[in-house]
Amino acid sequence: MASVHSEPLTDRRPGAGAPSGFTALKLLVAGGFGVGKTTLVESVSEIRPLRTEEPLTEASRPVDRLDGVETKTTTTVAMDFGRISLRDDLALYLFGTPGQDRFWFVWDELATGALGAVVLADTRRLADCFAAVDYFESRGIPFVVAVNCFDGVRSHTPEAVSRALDLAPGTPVVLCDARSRESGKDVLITLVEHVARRPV
Ligand SMILES: Nc1nc2c(ncn2[C@@H]2O[C@H](COP(=O)(O)OP(=O)(O)OP(=O)(O)O)[C@@H](O)[C@H]2O)c(=O)[nH]1
Ligand SMILES: [Mg+2]
Repeated sequence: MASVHSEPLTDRRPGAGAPSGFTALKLLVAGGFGVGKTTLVESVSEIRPLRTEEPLTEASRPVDRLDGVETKTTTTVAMDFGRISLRDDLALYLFGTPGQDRFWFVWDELATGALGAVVLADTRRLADCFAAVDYFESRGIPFVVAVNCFDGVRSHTPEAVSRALDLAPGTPVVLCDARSRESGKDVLITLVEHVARRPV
């Protein structure tokens, strides 16, 4: 894998210093409401992830469309945070965004210093990830689109998703299962490789 240039994040625990040559990358996991962002961060994280879930209420019913995720009872109101080591000298710090439009203001905070993003998509509600795609394209933040195959349904090929989202050539599209650690890890490796290929 080509080397990735980044500002190393220093371990700020008392007495702890970042080993030389150690790199930590800040990455976002973004996408529309209920596509599985919190699930992905949780399944790949090797630390107990930070979650900021609040219950979905009757009052939010007209606003929060639960089509396809009828069993969903909570929503992320600030962020998810998790960490995964890909190698001894490379760790990923994952920040999951809230999915609802009313929490958009949090995205700018979370995106500061991010080197790349996963845009999670649900092909049953593909249009819900347009906003995330636009967000990262307009800020020049490299991203991959990961299609979360709910119930194992591979209803669209990566090529069809790429065309439907009108992605720039070279933007990777992968199919995944957000509940699977291996699948989530593959998505993250695809993103790190995509970031590493970008000219510095
Ligand atoms: N069947 C199936 N269910 C999934 C999958 N991924 C997530 N879910 C379920 O879908 C629902 C939504 O998952 P979350 O991870 O909370 O989604 P989110 O994108 O973080 O949601 P918000 O933060 O509210 O935008 C939950 O009930 C999950 O258990 C999947 O791959 N397959
Ligand atoms: Mg969430």
